Amino acid sequence: MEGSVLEDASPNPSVLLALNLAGGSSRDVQKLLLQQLKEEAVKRAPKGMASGEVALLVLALLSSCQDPQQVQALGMSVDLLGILQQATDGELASMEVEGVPRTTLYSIGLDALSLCLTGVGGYQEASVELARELLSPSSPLSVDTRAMAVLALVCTHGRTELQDERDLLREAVSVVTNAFLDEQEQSGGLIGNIYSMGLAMQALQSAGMFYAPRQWDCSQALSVVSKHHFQLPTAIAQLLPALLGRTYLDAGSLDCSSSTGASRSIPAASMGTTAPALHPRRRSMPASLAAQPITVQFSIINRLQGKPFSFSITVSVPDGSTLLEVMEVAAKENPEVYSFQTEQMSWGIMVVSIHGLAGSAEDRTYWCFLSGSDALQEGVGLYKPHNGEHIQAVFSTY
Ligand code: B12
Repeated sequence: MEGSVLEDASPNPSVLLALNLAGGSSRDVQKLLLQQLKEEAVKRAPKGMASGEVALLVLALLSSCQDPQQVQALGMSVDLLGILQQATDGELASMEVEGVPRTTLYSIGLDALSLCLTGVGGYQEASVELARELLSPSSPLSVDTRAMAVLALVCTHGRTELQDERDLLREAVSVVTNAFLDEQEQSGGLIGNIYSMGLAMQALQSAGMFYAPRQWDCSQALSVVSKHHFQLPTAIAQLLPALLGRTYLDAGSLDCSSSTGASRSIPAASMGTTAPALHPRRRSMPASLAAQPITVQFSIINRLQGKPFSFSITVSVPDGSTLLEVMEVAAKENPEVYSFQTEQMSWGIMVVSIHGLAGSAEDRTYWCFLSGSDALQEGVGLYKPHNGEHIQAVFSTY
């Protein structure tokens, strides 16, 4: 994670949050990242950021012992909490009118958690809405979304005295965490997929009293994640707090007495087991030097918007190539059909448009990647297709 903090890289609030929660990392790295995030906040937040983005910034600042109501950088100042409250109101209004949030329920979870930790208003309504969705979702909710909602609901439960509200929150958290425990038991440790484990573990860690007297076998979950080679800083950032027995709920209660900001001294809650070391970065051989060629079939399909289309191509790439490399070969062989555009995001490279058709937050559309009928669990920059695999990019809604 520290290696991802660079002068010219776009700053990642999840990384600062995790470094602060973990403690013991380089002060210079944290200082640089904090400064970059403050600059991002004063530049972008007043012009309109997605609510979840503002919420993540708030969590990162809180964990750095900064006041999110007065973020100062580049001679400017911004009240991130005011902006977050407005953005959250917008999400809830959209839920009421359209039946879906302006962005995602995951973001509403982040919003409610951040507002709750700072103790300003607006989180109760959001938490109640989330609880209702958790109890009767209009469509199945991902583990990540449910886990983030649990963190928010646990925080809100601790702050509200209204009995009806407490009962609703308790029931929702209990249903979700029991479902996580069932899933872990049935699948040998996994809850969702390997990339949802960090948030699922944080949720289970924070919500023990909601599934008591049932116990969580956290060593089973730990053994699953410790076998995986995590490469992405954002994936590590969601997991690391859980490995140290902490959660995003701790972001608001770090010891701010030291002059550098967040304390390194909060004791990690004991998980009854030693946190496993993450594997050192493996050196991968350049695919072009090492590998035999493989063939991959790649299809692009749109039945959703404008003129429908469906195209297929089989390309040859060196074994070990990423899906991005497969798409680049396809685009080189037939640019008219397979040209695409990407954006660098916190989770790596996201494909934002193929064949001139772009996903849109307004229409809630995106390019979804499938192998056979299974959605890929990694982005195109990470996923490595195998010989003979058929990858489909299908224009979809979320
Ligand atoms: C909401 C969400 C989406 C939404 C985002 C819509 C929106 N406008 O908000 C949609 C449905 C578009 C989406 C798509 C995909 N997603 Co997604 N997504 C999430 C989720 C639940 C929350 C992300 C978020 O809002 N964060 C909060 C905001 C404030 O932070 P942010 O950094 O600005 O978030 C942006 C990026 O994360 C980006 N994004 C979302 N998913 C992905 C995936 C990849 C690979 C990339 C590069 C970017 C990206 O969209 C967010 C909003 O702009 C996370 C879960 C998690 N644990 O983080 C999974 C998650 C990030 N997604 C994941 C995956 C696999 C995908 C897909 C590849 C699925 C697929 N089979 O097609 C596609 C991307 C395909 C492509 N075109 O390149 C994985 C990534 C794992 C990994 N190792 O890379 C996660 C961790 C879920 C999981 N546990 O499997 N996703």
